[in-house]
Amino acid sequence: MENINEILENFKFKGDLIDCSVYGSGHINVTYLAVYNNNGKEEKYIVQKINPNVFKNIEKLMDNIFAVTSYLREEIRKAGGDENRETLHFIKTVNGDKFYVSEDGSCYRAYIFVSDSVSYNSVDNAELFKQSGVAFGKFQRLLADFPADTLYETLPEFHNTKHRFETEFTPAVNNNLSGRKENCEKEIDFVMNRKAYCSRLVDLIKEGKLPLRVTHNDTKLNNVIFDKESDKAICVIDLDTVMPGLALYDFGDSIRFGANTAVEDEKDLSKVSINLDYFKAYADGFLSQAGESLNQCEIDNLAFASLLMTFECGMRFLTDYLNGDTYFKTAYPEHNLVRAKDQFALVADMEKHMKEMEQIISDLVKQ
Ligand code: ADP
Ligand code: GN1
Ligand code: MG
Repeated sequence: MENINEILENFKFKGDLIDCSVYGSGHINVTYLAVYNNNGKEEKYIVQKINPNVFKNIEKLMDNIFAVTSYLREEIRKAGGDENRETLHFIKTVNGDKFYVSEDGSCYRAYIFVSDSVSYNSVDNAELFKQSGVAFGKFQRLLADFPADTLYETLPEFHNTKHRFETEFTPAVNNNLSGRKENCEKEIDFVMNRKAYCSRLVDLIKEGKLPLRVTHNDTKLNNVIFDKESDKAICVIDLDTVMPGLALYDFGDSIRFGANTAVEDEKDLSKVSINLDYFKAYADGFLSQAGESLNQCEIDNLAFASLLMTFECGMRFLTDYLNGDTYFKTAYPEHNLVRAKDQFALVADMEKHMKEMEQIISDLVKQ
């Protein structure tokens, strides 16, 4: 474990350090909250150790984030918003770099902690979830004219479900590196029986029916921060995966996480189902911002994309379980399998309710 206090000295923070502790519940990076006393005023910063197994070119990753946040600041300012609060604000290192490389080669970055903010791992009212739909829809809208070809593709084929099935899931099953295959035969069959899902959106891209846009690609609820008092969404965070992608990925991934009646790693599968009121609320919020730019094929696939993103995520958890937990952070040995089972239970429930989900979208679009 690194000495985090030594790491903090390399950033341009204001005041004297009071406390620094691990924060949040992301599955990829290690996040710290650092609190400083600046002449009696409390200043808070988020410091993250960037996961080197996931992100291979941190220089380019950080260039992406700087480009996107600078662009967003300008757009927010033009629209009369508060650019200091509505987008992430990075703090450079004392040497003026975008991130700090420690002696052992680990990379750290820092942002201003958005004050009086909170993030959620589950939804307890439809309005909150609608707010996150507004935030991600607005994010997509604000970036509509961002020059997508200047973005480095941080994680190529990130939501190419077919590619993940062929190059990650299938080898993981065949290689069985963890020796856990016999524990998850049922889940492997669940994926195999639904192989046809994997190519549906990829084929529509090839046919020219679905346009690539600048999207977030990791739109889970805890990647939005809310105002502690009003519960209004303030800002979209976790910009590591901002890349050209489909509007459908952003929509679907939010539904996967937030419209589940249980958390992502619920062991009691009887609690897992699709909350159609939450589905409707998110769709309402998202479409209010991004809806006008969507084509008919995108609209027609919003419900299916929710199922597909859930299926893909379950397949990724199962792949990681078979590989011996090398990608996602886990809290206990069976964690990835528990997550995969949860995602597949949600897929099964969405299959039952697909017609209703499609109807909700078409009713909203008609309004
Ligand atoms: P990961 O890639 O591991 O998911 P995130 O960037 O999402 O990392 O950060 C993890 C958590 O830290 C978030 O869910 C949120 O609760 C909190 N967080 C991150 N950045 C900020 C920020 N600038 N202000 C307030 N909270 C933040
Ligand atoms: C990871 O970083 P975090 O926790 O927001 C993952 C997402 C998954 C999600 C599942 C870069 O998101 O793709 O959907 O876990 N991020 C990356 O909870 O792989
Ligand atoms: Mg996150």
